[in-house]
Amino acid sequence: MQDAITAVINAADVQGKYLDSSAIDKLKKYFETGELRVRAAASIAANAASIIKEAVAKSLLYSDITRPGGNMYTTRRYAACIRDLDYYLRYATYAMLAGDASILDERVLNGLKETYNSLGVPIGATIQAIQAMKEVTASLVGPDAGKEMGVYFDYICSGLS
Ligand SMILES: CCC1=C(C)/C(=C/C2=NC(=C\c3[nH]c(/C=C4\NC(=O)[C@H](C)[C@H]4CC)c(C)c3CCC(=O)O)/C(CCC(=O)O)=C2C)NC1=O
Repeated sequence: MQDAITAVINAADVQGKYLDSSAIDKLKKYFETGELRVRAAASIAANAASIIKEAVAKSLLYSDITRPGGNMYTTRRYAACIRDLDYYLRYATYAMLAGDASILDERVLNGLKETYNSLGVPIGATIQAIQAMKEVTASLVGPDAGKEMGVYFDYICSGLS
């Protein structure tokens, strides 16, 4: 896993140089938003279950997916879907705190699309649910932190599509 600080330092180290002004600017921006990131992470953690519930209500409930023949039908599959959404929310929060998406590649997206395809998990509907989580999360944490979280929700969606 990488974060905004190691990303900047690794890039400078590869060139054997001190941080240049654009690298310093990146670090400044990251530190300036530190308080915002930590506050957002705390409020997401305290509200994770209701974020997911609301996102599912907005995107998946009462659609064919939850009816017989749908991929969320049966308690086991419904629970697997909710668990997946909880993974996406938790890992997007880690990435937002780190200011870097690499944890998503390593722990979430690696092999995921293949797994979904082999199990018949619908990717379009999954993306809709993640987009709904993005909206619900933004309304909870406010526009600035919401935008930052949105970067990582979108990253998961593009990794799936
Ligand atoms: C931390 C990283 C990580 C991820 C991301 C992960 C995903 C993941 N989701 C799975 C299944 C699943 N995922 C879903 C999800 C859905 N079905 C729908 O119709 C909805 C659109 C959607 C929810 C939004 C379902 C229903 C299954 C079970 C499919 C089955 O077994 O038939 C499976 C197969 C194994 C299992 O059932 O546990 C994996 C590996 N596992 C991990 O360790």
